Amino acid sequence: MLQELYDPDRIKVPMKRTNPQKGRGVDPKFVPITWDEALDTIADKMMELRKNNESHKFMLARGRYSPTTTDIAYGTMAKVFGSPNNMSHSSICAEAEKFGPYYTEGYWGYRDYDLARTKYLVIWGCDPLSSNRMVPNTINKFGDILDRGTIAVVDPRLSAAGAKAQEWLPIKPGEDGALATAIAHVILTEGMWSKEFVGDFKDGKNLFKAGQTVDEAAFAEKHTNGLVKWWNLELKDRTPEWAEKVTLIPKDQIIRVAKGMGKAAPNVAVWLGPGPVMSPRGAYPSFAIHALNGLLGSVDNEGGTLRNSKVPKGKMPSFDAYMDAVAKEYSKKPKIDQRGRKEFPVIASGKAGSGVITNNIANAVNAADPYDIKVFISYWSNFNFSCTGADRWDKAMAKIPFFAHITTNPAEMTQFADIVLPAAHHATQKMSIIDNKGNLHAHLSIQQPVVGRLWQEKADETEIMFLIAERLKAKGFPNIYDYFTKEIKDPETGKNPATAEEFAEIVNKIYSMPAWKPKEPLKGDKLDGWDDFKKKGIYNSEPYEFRKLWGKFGKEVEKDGKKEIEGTVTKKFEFYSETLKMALQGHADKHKTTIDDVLQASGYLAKGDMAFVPHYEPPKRWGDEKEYPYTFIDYKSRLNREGRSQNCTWYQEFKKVDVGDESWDDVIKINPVDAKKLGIKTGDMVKVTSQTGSITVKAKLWEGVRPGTVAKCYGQGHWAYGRIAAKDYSKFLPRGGNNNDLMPDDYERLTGSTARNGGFTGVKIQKV
Ligand SMILES: Nc1nc2c(c(=O)[nH]1)N[C@H]1C(S)=C(S)[C@@H](COP(=O)(O)OP(=O)(O)OC[C@H]3O[C@@H](n4cnc5c(=O)[nH]c(N)nc54)[C@H](O)[C@@H]3O)O[C@H]1N2
Ligand SMILES: Nc1nc2c(c(=O)[nH]1)N[C@H]1C(S)=C(S)[C@@H](COP(=O)(O)OP(=O)(O)OC[C@H]3O[C@@H](n4cnc5c(=O)[nH]c(N)nc54)[C@H](O)[C@@H]3O)O[C@H]1N2
Ligand SMILES: [Mo]
Repeated sequence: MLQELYDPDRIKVPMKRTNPQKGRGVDPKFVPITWDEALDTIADKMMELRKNNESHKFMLARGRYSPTTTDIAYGTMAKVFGSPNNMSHSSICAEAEKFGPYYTEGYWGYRDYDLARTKYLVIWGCDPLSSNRMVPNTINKFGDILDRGTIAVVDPRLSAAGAKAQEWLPIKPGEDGALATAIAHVILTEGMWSKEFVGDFKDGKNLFKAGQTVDEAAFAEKHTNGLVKWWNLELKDRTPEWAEKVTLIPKDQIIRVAKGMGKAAPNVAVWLGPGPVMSPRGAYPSFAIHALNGLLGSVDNEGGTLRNSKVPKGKMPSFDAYMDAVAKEYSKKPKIDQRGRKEFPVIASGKAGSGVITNNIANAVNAADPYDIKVFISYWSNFNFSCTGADRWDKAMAKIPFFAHITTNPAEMTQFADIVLPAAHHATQKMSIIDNKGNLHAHLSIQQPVVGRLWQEKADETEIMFLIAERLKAKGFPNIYDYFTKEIKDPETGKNPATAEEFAEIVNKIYSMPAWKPKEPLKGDKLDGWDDFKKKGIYNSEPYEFRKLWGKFGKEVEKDGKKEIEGTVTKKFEFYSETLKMALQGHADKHKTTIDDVLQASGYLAKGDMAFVPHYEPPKRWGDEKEYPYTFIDYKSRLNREGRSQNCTWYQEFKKVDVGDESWDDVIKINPVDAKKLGIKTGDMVKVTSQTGSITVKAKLWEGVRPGTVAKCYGQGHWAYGRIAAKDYSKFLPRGGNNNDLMPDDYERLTGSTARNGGFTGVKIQKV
């Protein structure tokens, strides 16, 4: 944080581009300008769209964000202006992880884990000692779990957690569905499922025998739906012998881990990360892996996997009255990211077409399908670096006629900007409210500017939006500004904001007020007003209450006068997901086709009932094994703040803390067996080539990847950003290589997620 804040390469004043040519490696020839000129230029470009009846060609995209923005920048600006294109970065993050929890237990969100009580922790495709969420809490509890019970790590790469765990299962990338279904098979044939949660055979005799179907009527299910269907359709054949061949994990280890989990049930937590799911066929492994938590009765249970306690949050007042006829009409145009098309069901939280397909925006812009984008504002984002198939973003960003980037650093995306606006550093200079959870509590905390402004930077999501709105009003479009200054009121004094700074504080007050001035006394921390909240900095909820959801995984609610189901259709934990069936049927109906056809268009192989149970599908791979014999593994650095920390000297100096990595470098890890075949030694430069791109980096021989796979950390490879991140910024020379120049753009289409894991990228390696 300190090094990001005081980074000498920060953007200090607004700038404009003087070189009209745009492209990777093209010097934009930025020159400093005043805030006045910058805001005028942006407002003029936006007004042109309104005048030409094409306000939908305005796009506003957020990368990282704070919750405050959901209502202000992201929620308001585009809509009230008259565009459907408020775009989030969510689906380049970890959306596919939420698929399993949603279609089993009706929960679209990240889980919490009761680490203090768990006896068997399975870490599946993430490394919570170095990334993922709640890292300090995990580091704190990890040793106790090792003493008390067992930790098993499913990861094709020796992660920090893998290095310390009792069991490391170095799975062949993308074969996680096979392992999960085989574990379920063992748990059932061994009779180790949770009788309390799942139920039992009516006569008490276990009829789950490999290869044999079971009569559904013989089993009395309790809080789950469709166990026997799942067994008959899929699990009966998923023996550990079969899985050994597919996953390359020894049969004995599969059985040992499955039995260990069964014995510790229900105090088992299966911690599902992006590894098995952020891949073209990732939805079903997400489903299969989370279903294990149901089988073992660890859902919503002590030592198991949890949701979060609630923190109360405030809502911004409605802006409906400020939507003029143009805004009403044009904000209903199809969104630029092509969501909802047959091949992009994106059934986030059960509704077709409800999630963003961030990385597909580049394809849509390049094809001008459904239309072209003419004015683009984005903050805290760097899609030319953070998205796979990064070169498509280079083309798209060169094509968009006007782009304003709100950023702390001259990032890759900034190189395509017409106007650059200096952003206040999020964690240290900007006020925002953060809600999060961990360790059985949810919390609402306040990020307060601990350092004043150093140059001319301003807060992206609040102050800058206010200033743009003000400028639009001066040019004849007052609606956003009027909404900001008439409807937004200080919840304590009732005063409307007169300046951007006042506005920033007031929206944060509105958002957090239910925590510091609740209508009814809260069960968690007691706070006494805004000043008390600012002084203490945090509201903590009461601790999580277990087993409140059992029997209630779904309920009927009324929304806009219509009856809807919130959660699962059967109100149970679904192994056979009626909820998924309904969502897919909704999408199929929209396209007047069948569910089978929708799944095929989305790249899945399942037909008929198989679509509604967790099942194995072989992973999709780019590049045949002959030409591209190695499978590429991507993962995060423990020093990454996503793509933002690489211009810090401490990042580079301490890079070696990533297992297998080297300081000031970016090495690709190759198993010595493979290296010998290739005639490669540690320190050799190698060209790594996929079907769509290539990077040249240093090789390192390392036994932490199995033969046939190679691994490289994500983070390095900046060709811009600053003098440390890039090897030579003046020549746009990267330090190392960006994994996103190697990986093709592909999608998990039921969630819109960008694939980066699951071994979907085949590569070849040549010494240079
Ligand atoms: N290969 C590969 N790709 C990945 C990942 C991976 O593991 N591997 N991880 C993915 C994930 S999980 C995510 S969430 C995305 C993140 O990707 P993005 O949402 O694009 O976010 P960042 O990479 O963090 O880039 C944010 C940019 O905002 C600017 N910036 C930095 N600090 C600030 C600030 O304080 N305020 C403002 N306004 N701007 C700032 C800088 O230009 C920076 O480049 O990347 C994804 N991409
Ligand atoms: N230090 C640090 N922490 C972070 C972030 C950061 O940038 N740095 N970013 C935050 C963000 S935005 C997010 S979304 C989270 C996500 O962060 P994590 O949950 O930690 O996930 P990733 O590193 O994206 O997931 C990749 C993991 O899956 C493994 N993997 C790859 N392919 C496969 C496979 O086929 N099967 C299996 N089983 N595993 C596979 C990789 O080796 C790696 O361990 O982390 C957050 N925490
Ligand atoms: Mo993320």
